[in-house]
Order: sequence, then structure tokens, then C-alpha cells
Amino acid sequence: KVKKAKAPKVANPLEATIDVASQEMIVRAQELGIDTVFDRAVTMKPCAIGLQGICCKNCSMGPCRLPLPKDGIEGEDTRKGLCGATANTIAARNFIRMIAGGASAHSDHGRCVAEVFMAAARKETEAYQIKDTDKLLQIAPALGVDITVDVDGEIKDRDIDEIALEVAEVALAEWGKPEGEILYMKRAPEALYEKWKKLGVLPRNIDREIVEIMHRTHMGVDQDYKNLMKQGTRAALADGWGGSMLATDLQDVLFGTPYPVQSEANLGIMKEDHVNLIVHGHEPVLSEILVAVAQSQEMVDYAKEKGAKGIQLGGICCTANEILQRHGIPTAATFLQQELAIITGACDAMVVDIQCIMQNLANVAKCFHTKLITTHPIAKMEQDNVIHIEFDEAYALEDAKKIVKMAIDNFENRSSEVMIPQYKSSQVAGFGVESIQYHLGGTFRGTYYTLNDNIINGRIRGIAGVVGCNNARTKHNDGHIKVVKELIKNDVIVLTTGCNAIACAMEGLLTPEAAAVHCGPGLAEVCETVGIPPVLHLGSCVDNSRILLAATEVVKAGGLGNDICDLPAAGSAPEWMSEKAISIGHYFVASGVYTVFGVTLPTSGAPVFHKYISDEFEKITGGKWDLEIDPIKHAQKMIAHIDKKRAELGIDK
Ligand code: MSK
Repeated sequence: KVKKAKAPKVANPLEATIDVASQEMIVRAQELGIDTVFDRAVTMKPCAIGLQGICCKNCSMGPCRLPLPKDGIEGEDTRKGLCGATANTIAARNFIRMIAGGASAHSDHGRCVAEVFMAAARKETEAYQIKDTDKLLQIAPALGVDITVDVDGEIKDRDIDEIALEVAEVALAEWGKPEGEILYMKRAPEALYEKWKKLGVLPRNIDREIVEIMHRTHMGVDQDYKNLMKQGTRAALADGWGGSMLATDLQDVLFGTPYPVQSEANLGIMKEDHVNLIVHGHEPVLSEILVAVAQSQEMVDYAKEKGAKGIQLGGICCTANEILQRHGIPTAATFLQQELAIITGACDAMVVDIQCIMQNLANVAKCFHTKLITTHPIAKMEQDNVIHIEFDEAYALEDAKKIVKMAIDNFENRSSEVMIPQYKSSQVAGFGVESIQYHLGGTFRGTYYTLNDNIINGRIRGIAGVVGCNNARTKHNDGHIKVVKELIKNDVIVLTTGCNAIACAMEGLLTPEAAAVHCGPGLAEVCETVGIPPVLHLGSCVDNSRILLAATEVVKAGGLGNDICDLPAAGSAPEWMSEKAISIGHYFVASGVYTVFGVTLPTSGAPVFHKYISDEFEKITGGKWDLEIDPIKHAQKMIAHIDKKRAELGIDK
């Protein structure tokens, strides 16, 4: 008898990722005996019932598991939990709890920014000032803040400090005001706002909608999947048009509205002869100051004294996107590469704030000299090698100096052999509503260059928002890149954020040169004429609100219907993994966007509920959920939807 060889308990690098830099680092980790998320994805299989969204653990009589029979259900679905909860109720409860998790993450981030904004408006901190007064004047009216005053019958510009203070007060109140609705909802196209009003889904305040989800999904409360989804819609809208949009706007006012900037992406941005300081997470309030301090002559001189040639800053996840879009700081890694950045042996300090930070970073850091520094009071790690330097906006400069100095002092402690994969790509990032308008003719409609005119004349077939994470259950970056390439090949311009943006950067798709290589003739002509990439990097996860506003501007400019659901547009998250992605997906669906997710959706065990959020929802909001694992089919479904909308608009010729 021949004994069958056991399957290796480690990842096959070629199957784990399409990125050569990551493949090299996975091999390196395995040589060193360090496990990474890629290996754990091989050894730990997910729970099949949880994956289908039909495990209820909201009380201690359960968990109640309601597996869908392999051959489906004929006739009445009699599955139920101990209390009688149906598969639809359980799936809907789980789904909207994911929305609550995602919405609270974005919105709590937004609240933190609003508090720093308040401190800046009150001039309580030296580290933060109101930097972009144009943006302040642009958002103030949307928050009901007057920007002019009537002085003795004469209209005059109001004092900017006064406006900033009032904006801070109104913005902060959006999280917990006792009555009314979220003010930014009225920024949406009028038809959409009226639709939400009629449906009764206008969010009242940000916190309340999230709290109400937790109440409604408690044992024995809301037992109607449609009513549960109504609250999910309110909370998701409170995220997209509330917490996230406020986070984006207030960050722009504090740190500057991004404009296109050139940089690089992938692990190859790290330098062996430099102090490598990597920032990771989502909130830019500390990383903004870290950038300023790390670039100061004092710190550069100090690094040289310690034998380094300089300080190389790099980012991971959305903190990366934030400091990239405003300062051109290169991107080191996507979500799934975070452990690999330490395995280079050249990461002198990794500073983490909130969201998407793997706890295993601490175990990996233990194998190297890397200082792993947590900075946020709500995000600490239990491992004893992790240093906590709690960020305080009143002492932001001192905190940042301490951290940069710690990274520099650690440069001489490098012991293991450094191995930085020599792969990086050029990228142009930092697009937003303002710069899309600027680069495409200064307006959205009326000239040869504008976005609307090029959609109407068919050079651009449509718009796709492709966003979201990596997921270790699918090949790293494979879905992202295949979906985006298929779209631009078919003349669909792509707006990207989050880790999709980083994946596209690593693939060289965020350069104007990519147009000639990868695009269909119409999109290539537009990109080459105005000098933009076919994939526009709009920032971080909270900056998906920029996509909502870009879509709104396209509607308002005319010629493409009067609501977001009329546009030849679609959304996608090919490799999603976080609850934030579900909240983002749902606020796009609730705003009228056909939204396709890859990997999986936690709805497959409740087919009636799944049909409701797809086909039925389309009749309600004009947007719908869909799942497509195959990246080419995924993109083709988006293109088919875009073509359907073009036909409805009468611009399909
Ligand atoms: S970082 S939420 S893995 S996009 Fe915003 Fe990437 Fe997803 Fe985190």
C-alpha cells in the first residue's frame, strides 16, 4: 500500500496571490516558519452554515443552525430556530447586524474626525488648522450654515472662524440630534431624496439608526425580514450620506482636498538603507502629523546620525490611501499583505490605528525587530510586545515625534536578513469630484471633454465603482484586477477606493499610460486626450462618499436621467471581507446602484431573503444586490446592466 502524501499545511504562493512580491514574501515566511493569513486560510475552513447567513446566536438557546438542504426546499420552508425564527428572519438579522458593524466603524471614525475638527475650530490645538477654506465654504450650506451675513442691509462674507465653529457644532450633532433627519440626505438628486422620504428610510441621526438595529435584532423583537431590511437601509444611508461623507468632508477641510498626485505602490517601496515607518489602518488624524514630522529636517538628520540614509514612509490599507492622496506617500501593501511588510525584516516600526489590523501582526513582529505601535484608545492588542502610545490631539506633535524617533532608534536593531521584494509600480492617485470635473473639461456637461457628453456619445460606455477589501478565501488581487481590466477593456471608466485601489496601483492601472494598453478605443481616446488614468483612485473606504457625490453631479449635469438609478453605472466589491463592505454595498443599493459582490454573500441559506434584496429591492430603490464569483462574468453582468440603462436612456447607439 502506498501511503497518500498529506496535503501541505501551508499556502501555495502561486495559488494564494497573483502578486509576485507577495508570492516571494509568502515563500520567505514559510522558510522562516512564520505562518501568515494565507497559510491559516489553508488550515482553517469556514463554517458552512455561518457562511450561508443562517446561524442565529442572538440568544443562549442557540446557536440555532438552519442549513439549506443540498437539493433546496420544495414547497413550504419549515426550517426554524428554537423561538421559531425563520431562515429569512435569521439571515436578515445577521445581514443588518453587519450593516450596523460597518456603519458604526465608518461613523465612529467620522465622529473622531469631527471632534478633532471642533478642537481646530476652537483653536485648542496647534497641530490642526482649518486648511481648505474653499471646501469649508462648499460644505457649510449643505449643513445649513450661512456663509454670508447681512450687515446693515449689505451682504458680506462671514468670518471664516465663525463658520468653522458652526460647521463643527452642526456636524457633531449629526451623530445624536434628537429630531429631524441627516442634513446631507438633501445633497442627493431630488428624485432620490423624495423616494427615500416616501419609503420612510431617511435616517434621523447616525447613532440612533445603529442602536435601533441592535434593538430590533435582539431576541424576540423584529421578525419580518422586510421590516428588518428597512432599518438596515436607514443605517446604511446614515453611513454613506452621513458618517462617511462627514468624515471625508471634514478630513478635506482639515488636511486639504486631494488633487492628482504621483507615487508608487507595493512592498518594493520599502528601502533597505532607510528607516521604514509603515502606517496602517484608517484614521488620518495621527498619520497626517506623522508625515509632517517624518519629513522634518530634524528627524531626517536624526535618522542620518543613526546610520540611515533617510526615512521611508509607507502605508497599508486606507491610512495609506489617505496619506497617498494628500501627500503622495507611497503605498506599501493591501490588507492581505500586512504581515508580509514585517516579514521583509526592514520594517522598523508599524503604527496602527483602527480597522483591518490583524492581531497576528504582533506574533509576526515578535520574530523581527519591528516595533508594533497601537495608537487608538479603542484598538489595543493583548500581546506583550505591542507598544501603546495613545494619540491625543492636544499632544499630536509630541506623540508623532515620539513614534518617529522610536522607529529611527530601532533602525540599528535590525538583526534578521532583510529581504525586500523588488517590485513596485507607478500610480497617480488623489481624484475626487473636484478633480474629475477639472480634468474633464471643468464641468460635467457641455464640452467635448466632459464626462456626461462622453457617456452620451458612447466613448465612455458607463461608470463603475469598484472597491473593497482582499479576502484570504480567494486569490489575492485576482478578482480585483480581472474585474477592472474587463471593465476598462469595454470602455467603462472605473472609480476605485480602498484595497481595490491599491491592487490596481500595484498592477499599473492607475497611470495614464494604462489607457493605451488596457482600454477599449473610446475610453482610451478620452483618457489620452485629457491625460487621466482609466481607473481613478478616489481614496479610502469612507471616501466611497465621493463616488456618491460624483454620481449625483453626473445626474445634476443632465442628459442621463434624473436619479442615480437612471445612470449607466454599477458597483462592485470583488474580494470583500469586512462588515464595512456590506454597509457600503447597501448604501449603494439603497441609492439606486446595481451592486455585485464576489467571494460569497451571507444570504445563500435564505433564498427568499436573497431574492428580496436583489430582485424585489430593484423595484423599491432601483438598486439591487448580486453575487458573482467568476470575475469575468462579474464584470459582464455590470456591463449588461450599463447597457440596459443606456438603452433606457436612448443612448445605446
Ligand atoms: S482597508 S475595509 S480591507 S478595503 Fe479600508 Fe481594505 Fe477593506 Fe480594510
